Amino acid sequence: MSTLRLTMAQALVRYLSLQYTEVDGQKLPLFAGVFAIFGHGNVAGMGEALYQYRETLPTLRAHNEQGMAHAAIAYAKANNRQRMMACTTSIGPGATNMVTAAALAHVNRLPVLLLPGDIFANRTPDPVLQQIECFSDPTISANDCFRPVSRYFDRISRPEQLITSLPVAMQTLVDAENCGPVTLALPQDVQAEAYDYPLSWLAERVHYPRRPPADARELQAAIAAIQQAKRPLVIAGGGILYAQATAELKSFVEAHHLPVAETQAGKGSLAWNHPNYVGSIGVTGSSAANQLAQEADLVLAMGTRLQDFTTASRTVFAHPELKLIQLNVAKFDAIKHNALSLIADAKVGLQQLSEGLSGWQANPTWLAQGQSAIAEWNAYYEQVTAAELSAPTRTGLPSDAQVLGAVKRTGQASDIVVCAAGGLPGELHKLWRTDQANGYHLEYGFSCMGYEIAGGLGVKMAQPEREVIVVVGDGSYLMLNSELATSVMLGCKLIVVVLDNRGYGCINRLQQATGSAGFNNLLEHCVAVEAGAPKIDFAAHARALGARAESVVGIGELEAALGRARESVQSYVIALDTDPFMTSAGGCWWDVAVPEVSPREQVQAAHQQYVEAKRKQPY
Ligand SMILES: Cc1ncc(C[n+]2csc(CCOP(=O)(O)OP(=O)(O)O)c2C)c(N)n1
Ligand SMILES: [Mg+2]
Repeated sequence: MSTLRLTMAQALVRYLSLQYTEVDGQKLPLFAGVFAIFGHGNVAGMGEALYQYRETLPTLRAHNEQGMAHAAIAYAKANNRQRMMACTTSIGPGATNMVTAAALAHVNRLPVLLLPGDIFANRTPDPVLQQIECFSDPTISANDCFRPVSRYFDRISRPEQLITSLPVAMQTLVDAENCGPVTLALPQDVQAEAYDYPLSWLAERVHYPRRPPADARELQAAIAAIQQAKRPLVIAGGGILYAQATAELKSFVEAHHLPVAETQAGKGSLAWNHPNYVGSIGVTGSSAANQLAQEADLVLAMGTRLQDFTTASRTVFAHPELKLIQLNVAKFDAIKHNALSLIADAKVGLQQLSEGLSGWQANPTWLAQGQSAIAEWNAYYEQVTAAELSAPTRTGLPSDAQVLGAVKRTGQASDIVVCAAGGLPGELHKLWRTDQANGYHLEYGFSCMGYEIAGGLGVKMAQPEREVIVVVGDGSYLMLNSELATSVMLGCKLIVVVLDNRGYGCINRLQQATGSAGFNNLLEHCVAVEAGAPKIDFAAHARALGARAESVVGIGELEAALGRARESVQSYVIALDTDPFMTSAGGCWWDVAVPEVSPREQVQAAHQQYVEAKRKQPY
C-alpha cells in the first residue's frame, strides 16, 4: 500500500483541501478556507500544516474565536450549506470562546468544522497552561463543552484515528438531514506526530448533495389531505432556500393557488411582491399571514423547525381540526406537532406534490382573501417606514422601521441585509421587502447578540458581488464588533448601520410587558454616576478599527450617508440615535412565563393575562 508520512495536522489539512463540492455544475473546494487564531495548542502543529497548504486552503486570521466562527457559519448559510469553512483555535479560552458559535450552528443546522487544540494526549506535561483539570476524570478537557452542541464530536488521540473519523465528519457536514457543527478536538502532541497515511485515503472527493424523494405512501396521504382542504396555507422555512427550491415553490403555489407565509429563516423564498405572498408568520409576522393561519384548515409547512416564534408558541393556528403536513428532509422536524410527515428534499418533494396534485387548485377566494389582507399590510408598511411619520415617535427620533425604510429606499434588489438579535429582527421579519433569494440573512435560531458584524463578514465572503448591509443595535454592536477590523483587513466591505436606542430596548419592552419595572436594560436605568448614561461614539469606535464611519441625525441624513457608504470600497459604519418604539400592528402572542406571585400589581395583572393567553395553547 502506498503511503505518505505526514503529521496528523498535515494529514488533516491535506484531506480538507481534497474535498470538493459541485455548485451550479462547477467543481469547487468544499472548504473556502480556515479561520485561525493561534496559541500554544495549535500554532506548532496546525499552524505549520496550514502554512504548507496555504495556496489551496487559505488561512485567515481573525480577532475573536466566537466572531470568526460566526463568520464561518454565515459563510455556509449564505452558500445554502453547499460550501463551508473550518476554524482552528488554541486550547482553553480560545476553544471555549467558540462554544457559543457551535451552539448557534447546531440550532440553525449549519455546517462548520471546528478544530480546537486540546491538552496533551500523553499527559506528560500536565497540567499544561490553560488545562481545566477535572478532579475525577483526566479524559475531560475544556473541549468537552462542545459535545452537546456538536452534531459530531471526536478527540483525535492517535494520528491514525483521522482515517476513520474524517469521512464521518465530512458526511455530517454535507448531509442535509444531519448537517451541523463538527468538532474535532486536536491534542497538541498528536497534531505533531507522524503516521504513514494511505495515499488512497488522501484522494480527491466530490460531495454531491443528496436529494431524497418522498415515500410513496406518505406522498399519497399528503396529496389526499391537500385535495380535501378548503383553506390551505403554505409556510416556507429555511429548508426551501437550503434545498434551492425557490423556483419549485413558485411554480407549485402558482399552479395550485396557494398563499405562502414565511418564517425568519425562510424569508425571501418568494419575492415580497409575488401575488401568492402573504408575508411573515408568527410572533413577528404580518397581520395578513397571521389572519390566514387562524383560519387555515390545512398547513403545509416546508423546511421549518416550527419554533415558537413561528407558531406563536402553538397559538397561531386556530382551526379545531387543523391538518398539518410537514415536508422536511429531517425526520426530527417532520414529525413535530403531530404532523403528517412528508420526509423528502424540498425541491424533489415539491415536484412530486405538484405532479400528484396536477389539475387541482385551491378555492380562488381563499388566495384573494390573502391578497386583500397583504394589500392592507403593504399600506401599513408605507406609513411606518416613511421618512416623515404622520404621528412622530415619542422622542422625535427615527424608529427602527423608518431606518429600514431608508435602507430599502436607497438600496438595490441584490442587497443582503444581515441581523440577529434585539428589536430589529422582529421589524425586519414584518417589514423587510426581500426581492431576491438569500437577500435576507437573519440568524434567528440562536438570535445571538454579536453575530451581526461577524456574520456580515462571512456573508460578504460568500457573496462578494452583493452589497451586504448589517443592521445592528447598540447592545449587539458593543457585545462583539472585533470582526469589523477583520473586514477592513480582508477587504470585505460591509455597510453597518448602528441603531443606538441606548440600551437593550427589546428586553426593556418585554420586561414591562410582563409587568416588571424598567430595570437593568436601558443605560438610563443603570447609571451609578451623576454624569448620567455614557454617550457612546460608535462612529469614532468604528474609525479606530479602520472602518470609515459617520454619525447622522434623522432619516434624511441617513439616506445621504447610505449613498456615501455604497460608494465606499472600505467597510462603512453609520451610527444614529433611534427611538425605542416598535411597530404595533401584526405579530401575535409569545409565551414568556410571568411570575405567579409578586408584590407588584402590574405583575399580578400581567400574570392574569398570561393565564388567559395560555388557554389558547392546545396543551
Ligand atoms: C449573546 C446574547 N446575550 C443576551 C441575549 C438576550 N437579548 C436579546 S436582545 C437583547 C438586547 C439587544 O440590544 P440591542 O442590540 O441594543 O437591540 P435593541 O433591543 O435595543 O433593539 C438581549 C440582551 C441574546 N440574544 N444574545
Ligand atoms: Mg439598543
